[in-house]
Amino acid sequence: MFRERLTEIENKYKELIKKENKKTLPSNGVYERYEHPILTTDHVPLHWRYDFNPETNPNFMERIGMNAVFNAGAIKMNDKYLVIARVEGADRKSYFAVAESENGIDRFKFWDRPVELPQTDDPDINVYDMRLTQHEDGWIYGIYCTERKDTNAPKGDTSMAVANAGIVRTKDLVNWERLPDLISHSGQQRNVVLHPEFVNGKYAIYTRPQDGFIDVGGGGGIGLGFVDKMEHPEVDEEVIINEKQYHTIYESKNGLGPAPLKTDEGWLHLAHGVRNTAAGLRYVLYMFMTDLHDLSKVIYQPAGYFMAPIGDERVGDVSNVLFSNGWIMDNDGTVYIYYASSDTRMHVATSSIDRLLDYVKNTAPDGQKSTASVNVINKLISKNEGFY
Ligand code: M1P
Repeated sequence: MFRERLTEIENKYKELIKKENKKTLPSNGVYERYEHPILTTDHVPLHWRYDFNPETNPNFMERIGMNAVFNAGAIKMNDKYLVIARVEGADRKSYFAVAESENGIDRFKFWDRPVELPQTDDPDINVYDMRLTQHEDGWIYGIYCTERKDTNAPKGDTSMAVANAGIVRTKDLVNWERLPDLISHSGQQRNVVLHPEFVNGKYAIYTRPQDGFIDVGGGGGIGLGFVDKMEHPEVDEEVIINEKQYHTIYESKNGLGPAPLKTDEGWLHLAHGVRNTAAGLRYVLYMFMTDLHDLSKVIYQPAGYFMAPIGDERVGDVSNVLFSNGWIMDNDGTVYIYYASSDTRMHVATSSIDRLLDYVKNTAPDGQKSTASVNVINKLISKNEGFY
């Protein structure tokens, strides 16, 4: 029993992590999706899940169940494409684990062990959604959500929680130094991201203040604040640079994805927007660009979403969700967008910086009314006359 099961499971695992990924074509021309997810629970190494000793596990049973692999930060290091995924066990706890690939689109393999995150005096109960930023100060920072029980919750309420930004830094994604959690004065925080460059000698931080754990309430929007030093990460003031807005795909809330990419024409941002529907919250990805010198000034923002869940992506632990907190821009201009679907699995989409610039510059902004959308279509139809 032990030997048969082990062989069968090992063979399946080996096959999975060598599987090639192909583009699904034709695409919309803006980006290409791929046939297979890049990481799922089946990619989690067998020695994290199974006891390999025939004496203590004669039936070769899985001892530690895995629930999901999603919301990964990303970075290119030593010519390898690395993602730091949120791995969630059957026990609902999530933690971080690094997986690497030679080409950024397939054969992702987890490193030997998950990340052992150093703790502060107030231990994290749950951690997730790390954004990696290679900062010009020489450190790679990881900012993620640290969740703890709300000590002010009424008796009997066992689900109220408080979200804040935990901060670590590293040079190699192996040894991590924990810094104090973000100190802000605007409520809870999630989707906090460090900008890669200093601004007037300060660290610039994108925030997402929120009144409650799920609902942003009167808070919300993507904020920008400044921190003097990361060893005392206090943001005095946050200016909202990208607000939630009525009748848009970010009507209920929004949050920044990965750290922005620097282009000749501005900082390119990927974010998620959330709206409520009869079937629950719907999360999609959108883009905007800010001025190279004034990070608070949005210079382009196409209407609507850049990517929304399709096909199998629509279903999972939290259905109808796309979420991204990692992307990599290569020297040749290729952009690898790592995104998760329905809080369950990780995918990649590829584009190029030229195509993404074309997208943000040449897609009409939200006209705020149906008639404005019709006008945009009619303009294109007229422009096309004689060409088709
Ligand atoms: O379940 C969807 C997402 O919900 C949260 O994102 P936000 O704070 O923007 O609502 C996060 O818990 C995220 O991990 C999750 O994917």
